[in-house]
Amino acid sequence: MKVAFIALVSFAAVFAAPAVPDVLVPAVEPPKNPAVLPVIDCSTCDFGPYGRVQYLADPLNCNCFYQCQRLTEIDGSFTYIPHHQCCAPSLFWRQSWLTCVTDMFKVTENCIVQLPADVNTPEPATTPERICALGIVPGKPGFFLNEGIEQTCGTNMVFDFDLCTCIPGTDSDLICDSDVLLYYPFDEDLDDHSCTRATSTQTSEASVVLTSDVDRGTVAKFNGASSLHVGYIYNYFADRYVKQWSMAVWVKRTGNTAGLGGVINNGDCVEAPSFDIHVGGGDVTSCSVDTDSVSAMVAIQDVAITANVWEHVAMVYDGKDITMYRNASSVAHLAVQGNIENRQCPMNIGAQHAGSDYFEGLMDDIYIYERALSLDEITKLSKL
Ligand SMILES: [Ca+2]
Repeated sequence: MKVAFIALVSFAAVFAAPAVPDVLVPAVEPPKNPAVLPVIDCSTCDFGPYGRVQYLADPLNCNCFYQCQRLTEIDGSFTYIPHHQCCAPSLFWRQSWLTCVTDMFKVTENCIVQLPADVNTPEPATTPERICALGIVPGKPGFFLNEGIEQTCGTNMVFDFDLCTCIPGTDSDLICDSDVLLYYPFDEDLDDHSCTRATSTQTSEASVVLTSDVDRGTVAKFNGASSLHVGYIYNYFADRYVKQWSMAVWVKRTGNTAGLGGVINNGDCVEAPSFDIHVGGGDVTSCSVDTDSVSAMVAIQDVAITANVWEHVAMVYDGKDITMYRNASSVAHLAVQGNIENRQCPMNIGAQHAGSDYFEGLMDDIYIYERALSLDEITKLSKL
């Protein structure tokens, strides 16, 4: 928050001026409407390669923050639009968590809690302004406009402008399993087919595609420069107490076997992910969780998987241990407790974070549960 800190210093300098003894002050009327101070600079945000929205604290008001919108111009340059917003009364913006928090969790070193009455500050908005950079396509409820390009929400989905996302259609005859949080069969598309119906977004021009595999039928192919992100997970753990988490996936690593390849995780937007499965150099595979009871990720590491072979990899966190399974055999477990940390980051599939550490190979049948799967259940998934 270097920028915010500098802005705060300059604000403090201006505000301190009236305290200077009168004899030293030139006889100049202070301006009636002082110029609005440049309190924030949205261009300093880390948007990553494709991000459109980031947030900055408001140094003049701990209750408020700026939603920074990044627009890509035709020539590839960026325009930044700050939208001033405020938390609900009695809540405070916490920049390190990118969310509004109660008094107990507030951090106010770099902002002002009680504003002097004569300081010209932005009025707290009573209703936060909702920014939706996507647009409606008239007459086509299952489509939306993304920077002028028509895109589909996917089967059984409609676009909701107020929520600014795709949601299940009300008249859908959708068949889904409400037990699983996210499920990617990779048979017809790259989307989640659980009742959640989370939308997958390509993170680069080198798209993830479906391909036919001799062993597993239709699967997802990641070419080492492509990944998916799932915005549904962006704020999933905020104000929730998630003590159980399970993930299972079929992976077949075909390239980049010396480097690290993200499989499923929710990092690295602000900090390291709080849940993660990745493959590493020398066939080193790892899974981990980060909870509010530990200060770093608790990771099972150095598990070997074989390249160019389908391997079933799963992790289960049950509130007491994290256990890793390879082909339905427990390979390691570590003690860890607590609630999974929130990360304000989408879920990445096929990259450690959008733009780097790509997975190269195939994936199939990703299952994610907000509960601990048993060995029997892992075994069943490994036979699908
Ligand atoms: Ca499949």
